[in-house]
Amino acid sequence: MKVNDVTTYEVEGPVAVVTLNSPPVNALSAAVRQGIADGLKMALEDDDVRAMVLICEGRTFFAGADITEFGKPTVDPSLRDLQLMVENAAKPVIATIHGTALGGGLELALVAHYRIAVPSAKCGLPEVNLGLLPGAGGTQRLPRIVGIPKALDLITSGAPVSAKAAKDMGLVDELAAEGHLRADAIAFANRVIDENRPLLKVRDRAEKLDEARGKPEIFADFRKANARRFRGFKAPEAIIRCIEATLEDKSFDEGMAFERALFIELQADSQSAAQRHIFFAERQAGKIVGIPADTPILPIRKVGVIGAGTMGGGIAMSFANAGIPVTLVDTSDDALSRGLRIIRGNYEATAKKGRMKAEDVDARMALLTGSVRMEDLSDCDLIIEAVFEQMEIKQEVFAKLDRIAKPGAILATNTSYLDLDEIASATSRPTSVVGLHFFSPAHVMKLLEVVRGKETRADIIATSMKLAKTLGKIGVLVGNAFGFVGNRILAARDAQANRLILEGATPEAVDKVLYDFGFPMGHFQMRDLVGLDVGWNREKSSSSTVREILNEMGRHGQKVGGGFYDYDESRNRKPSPVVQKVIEDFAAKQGIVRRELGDAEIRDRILYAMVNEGAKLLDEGIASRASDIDVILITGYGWPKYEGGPMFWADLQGMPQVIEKLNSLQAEYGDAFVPSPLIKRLASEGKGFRDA
Ligand code: T1G
Repeated sequence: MKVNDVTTYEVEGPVAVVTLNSPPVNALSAAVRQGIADGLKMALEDDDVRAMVLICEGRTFFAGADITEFGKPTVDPSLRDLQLMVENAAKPVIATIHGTALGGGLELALVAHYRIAVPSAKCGLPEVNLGLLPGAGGTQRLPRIVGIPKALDLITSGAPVSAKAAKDMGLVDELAAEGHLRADAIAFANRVIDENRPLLKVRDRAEKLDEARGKPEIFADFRKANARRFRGFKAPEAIIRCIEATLEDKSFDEGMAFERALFIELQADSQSAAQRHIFFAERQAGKIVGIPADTPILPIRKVGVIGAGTMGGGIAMSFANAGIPVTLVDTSDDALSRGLRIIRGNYEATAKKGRMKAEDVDARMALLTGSVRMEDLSDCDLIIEAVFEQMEIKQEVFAKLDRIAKPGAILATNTSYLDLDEIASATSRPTSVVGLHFFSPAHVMKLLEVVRGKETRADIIATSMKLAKTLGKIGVLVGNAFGFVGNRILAARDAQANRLILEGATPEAVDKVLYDFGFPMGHFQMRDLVGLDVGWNREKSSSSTVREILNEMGRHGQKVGGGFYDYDESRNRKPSPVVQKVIEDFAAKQGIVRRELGDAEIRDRILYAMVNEGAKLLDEGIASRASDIDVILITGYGWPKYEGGPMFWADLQGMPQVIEKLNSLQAEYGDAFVPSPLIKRLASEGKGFRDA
């Protein structure tokens, strides 16, 4: 029978089955919570019922609290109230898991008396990814089942575990047969009844906690080992403190109150708002403005990659990792065998770290075929070039591809800056040409900028965006303009950083400001890592910038032991007096009078220049959403996730402050800070980028 719009109630013998169906992920919305409460009440009041199975239809068990309800008044029953009803039920409740039991979903399962799952199910507490902690007892119950060390790992990483692993650690009591979850859950419930099994409450268990008593080093060592990973984030430390509380002289309920207090603090913090913003922004980015959702997706069964260098090799690995065969082409056997050797080395290193099985290395390599003939790409559904970043070379490759590739093949360029339409003009099929801008290392970095040319067909755009998901990446559709979105904003940062060191800041001062803001490394450290000679032309170099001078001195970056910094053999960097002199001499030649620059000025000039450039990209239609820019800067450029991306960060400052800052910076430092028309409009309308 129907309990409410999302809940049904059935009885099979002595077992009540309460089924929830609230697409897309059975998030624990008010209706879902009410349905479970009503279903439980019916089971408890039905004398013929002796146990209750709680199960979901659709793709998954409860995937957590309903994030869209955050910030709104809680509608009863709250999740915690519902948990108390389940935990104190006079009849056994069996949580029945498929898909993903995540966050509040798993926390609800933890107050059930037993848990059964299909082998393909996963369980996790991913709240940390939203800048939160499990706010419904996860930090108090999970340690009581799996022990402190495992709980610290699982909750601060947010990583899900398989049903098998969950069973091994006691998180799940039974494994059902795949596809037989409901039947097996009812059979299990009957066994619980027949064996008169107790009403187990996780809150009453202490044996796992006892293993950690008197060992404060567990927490000290954990904090130390993860300091780098947690740097700047508030949620991980709050989680650790909640787990520590399970060993303190607190009752379970006092522990729950402690957890609640910290949860409320985190939920109100801008870090969580930023990470929830990104959660939805990543999903929004996959929805393509102006292209129907039912646009056909072309099959990608075989891929060709041209160029076996760093980028080409990484791109080939991305496809092999997704099980898609790749033919990797380079001009010489030497270049090809070197490229394949590096790929194998990468896989072996991953296997050595235990992140893939040793036998999978050969399986992945078997998907990669090397060739020195582009003609061998004639049967590929998609061909991606990753050759030298020079227009003439790219056009030559595309002209040849045009003759070789089968009709309907997608022709993609991995160019970072060059004009996609100009590349496409070298072919007779510009509608089949698209930009797939991978980020180095391509087999690791999640971001994929999908660049649409003026003639790129809709189905090729839709296929490219779907391909990003297939590769486990986040695809963001961008327009064709210099640097597309990410590199264009990086160029704005570059311009300010280079100007700042001429005016008196040192490279390390600029880098420290960015590192302290939350970037994984500073601007000049990043430049040295990538290589100062990327895009540098030796023949044309004329000492016109500090970077050209450093290249002319052979200071190409970390790889040669010196760039903006000096590096020792372990690649530890230190400021370079030689570079400092180059900077000062160059500034003198430019007639720049150097002065003391404070951190605030460094930060404002860099961050507001990036925000302004982002707004210009929106004005020009190169980026279609402000949130797309945030996804790109966080996923591809290390903008700290807890600051939400440049456009979210600007909204946090408030548009009036943004325009005031830009106007004052413009007065001092010129055109880079002329507020974009969009910023002027939003400021005048009292709006933010969230409304753009
Ligand atoms: N609430 C609301 N909507 C959600 C949601 C959620 N928890 N999870 C997903 N969606 C939407 C998502 O926005 C998208 O919408 C659609 O579902 C499909 O998602 C008290 C406080 C479950 C692994 O963090 O990890 O519990 O774009 O594209 O790739 O302690 O969604 O279609 O309109 O991601 O198959 C904790 C978050 C919440 C889990 C499925 N739970 N979700 O992945 O689909 S906080 C989470 C996911 C909490 C408690 C605390 C994934 C997924 P639309 P999708 P997918």
